[in-house]
Amino acid sequence: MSLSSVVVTTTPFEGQKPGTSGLRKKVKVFMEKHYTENFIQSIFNALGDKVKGSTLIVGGDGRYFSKQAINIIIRIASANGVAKLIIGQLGILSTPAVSSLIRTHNVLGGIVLTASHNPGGIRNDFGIKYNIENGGPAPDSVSDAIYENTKKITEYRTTPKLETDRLIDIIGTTTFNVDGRDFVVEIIDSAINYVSLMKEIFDFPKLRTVIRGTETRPAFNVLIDSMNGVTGVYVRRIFVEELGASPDHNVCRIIPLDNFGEIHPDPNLTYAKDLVDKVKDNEEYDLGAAFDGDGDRNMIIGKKAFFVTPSDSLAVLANNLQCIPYFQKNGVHGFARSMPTAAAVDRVASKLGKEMFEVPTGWKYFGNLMDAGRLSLCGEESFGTGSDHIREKDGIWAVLAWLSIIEHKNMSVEDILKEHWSTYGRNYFTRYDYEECESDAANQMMAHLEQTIASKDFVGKSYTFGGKTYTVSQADNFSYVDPIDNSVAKNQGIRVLFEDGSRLIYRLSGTGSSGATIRVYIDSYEKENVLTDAQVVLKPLVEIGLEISQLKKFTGRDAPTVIT
Ligand code: G16
Repeated sequence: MSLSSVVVTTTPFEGQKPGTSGLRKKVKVFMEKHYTENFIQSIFNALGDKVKGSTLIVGGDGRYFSKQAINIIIRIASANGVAKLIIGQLGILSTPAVSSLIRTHNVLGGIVLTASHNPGGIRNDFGIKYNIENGGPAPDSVSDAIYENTKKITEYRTTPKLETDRLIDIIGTTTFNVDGRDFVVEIIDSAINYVSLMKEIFDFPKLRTVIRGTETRPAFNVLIDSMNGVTGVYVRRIFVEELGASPDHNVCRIIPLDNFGEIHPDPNLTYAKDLVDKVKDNEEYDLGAAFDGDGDRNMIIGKKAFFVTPSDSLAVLANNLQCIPYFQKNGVHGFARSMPTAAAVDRVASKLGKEMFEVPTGWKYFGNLMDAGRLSLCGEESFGTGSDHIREKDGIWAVLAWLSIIEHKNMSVEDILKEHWSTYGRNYFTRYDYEECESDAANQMMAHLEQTIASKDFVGKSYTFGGKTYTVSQADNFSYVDPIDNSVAKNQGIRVLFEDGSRLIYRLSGTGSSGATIRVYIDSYEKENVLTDAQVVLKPLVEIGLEISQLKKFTGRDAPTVIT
């Protein structure tokens, strides 16, 4: 049967500006009449003629409202001349899996339905993100074009009679005829493409010996926590079916739930406390790992919950990439980290003679460098680690990389870290998050900081707390010029740098859905004193950071919501 598209009149919604990674709002906002339709049509409008005859990948972490959003996307795509949608079964695709599929199928891009680590369910968050043809998040230029379109949209095209009921439930291909053209919807297994990519990158038989043990080497006991997010699908295939992990003892929360079981699917010490407690209480576990809702973030802990900061994780991986087949084959080019990430990896880059890049917060800033062949491994303090195998950070990849190093070195997580610090010294790092502050108060605090760092006697000023004195050597609002296309990203966070190399950084998060989240990053390097508790070492700098920002005065907050 031939179907006809129709034009629906609409008016713009305020605030459809993509944040650090896509548009994230409460589910009830996306449910408003025309809200989701407007945003999807604005993506197509921003893409222009490229949409006609194109193929797109669609999927996400399966959170509440995903299925409704996918049905909207199918109908609007069909009416805008898209030739084909490749969709994960039941709408399930992790963010790294979308990136991989875009690259494997060489298609125009993908639409990822996730609010990442933000809670899900009818009362919580939903999100829509557009990824470009290299598989990575849209750069600012594309996000800005989408936003401009949301501000002036007057109509969207859709095919109301296209039957989407249960379409995404079963693997297979359906061809519709819309406005005289073929429109194909292919529903695929959510994991096959990603699993085969991981098998190309890593030596699975070797990793299996780590998990199962051998006659000469005991099994390395892992506990992998999917936090009820999308990675459950991939963890079952990879860790249980391929690598022989026990479904009862080595993995947990691996069934994706549309509300994540009412937890906050964010792999850090606060929100992944269940995992931390299990590994702490049960000494048989050698490694614990957790992922966020859409599978791009990871947290690694060792025996007795020994915490590996994401900045250290990146540095350790950088130092040991040669044991991973992918890097043996492709070589190791440069390294990169986001600006607030501690500079542990910089020391590895300098020792190995590799290029090192410091970019603003947001995985999208790594894409150009990877496409240009100048970047192999990168990471962020926000629990993101990844390589140029795709253009998103990749939680499962990070754990497989860690297991490869463990196989190679035959050492515990803690000993690997201690060995690393004894070679390179240690970047002590912590981040204080103040979630859901009043937006006005947060903005006033940032304005106060701008003023403070601009005052002429700020550089050279000394601050003392607990017997430690830090003298300001430089202060600015970070801006970045992309070395590949010369695009400029300004106002990416206030940096206060001290004479001994310590840093205080202040940013407002770009991933929340309501109010403002203030992030304060505290970073200090020690060459010799590498085994002290991080919170003890950083306490004076934390207090100085609070004093400079007057955070308590502006926000009324006595304590952070999350410390990592
Ligand atoms: C996103 C971005 C990351 C960024 C993180 C935190 O992660 O992809 O690159 O580091 O947000 O951003 P912010 O500090 O602005 O909240 P995800 O996992 O939420 O997609």
